[in-house]
Amino acid sequence: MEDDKTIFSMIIDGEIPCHKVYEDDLVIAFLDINPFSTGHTLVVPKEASRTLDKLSDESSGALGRVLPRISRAILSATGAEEFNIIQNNGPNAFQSVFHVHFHIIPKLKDGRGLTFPFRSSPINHEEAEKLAESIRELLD
Ligand code: DGP
Repeated sequence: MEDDKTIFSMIIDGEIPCHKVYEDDLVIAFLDINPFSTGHTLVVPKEASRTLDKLSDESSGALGRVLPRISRAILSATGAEEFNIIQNNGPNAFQSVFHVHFHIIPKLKDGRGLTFPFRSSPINHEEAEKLAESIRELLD
């Protein structure tokens, strides 16, 4: 039986809004609603695969091609020089949305970013739209 549609499939289908920073035929990227730091972005294949090991080679290749490029634009937009990429598979491995995604998390000079234990705070939508636009413009 098919899984229920995830929140990310709804974003991909345009049913709920997001602060989009990138889209092509196979991949979408948008700001995380609960960021660890400004610029925290989710890079998501359009293919509705639950975990990375189930993802097709075509979607995997498409993700690999854009991750460095999107990371560069996020670094330029936020002024960060360091960042983490994390990718969770399964509820015991901290996955909460069951549609494959990569987190790009800038490590800001003020220390915000990925910390242990994990700490995030809700997004500011007004600032987020300006930031998403700036990342879109900085994509080379
Ligand atoms: P994970 O724990 O790896 O499954 O991360 C899921 C991330 O998805 C989490 O950081 C919050 C984010 N998220 C959940 N719902 C939404 C949403 O509706 N919009 C956006 N932009 N992000 C979401």
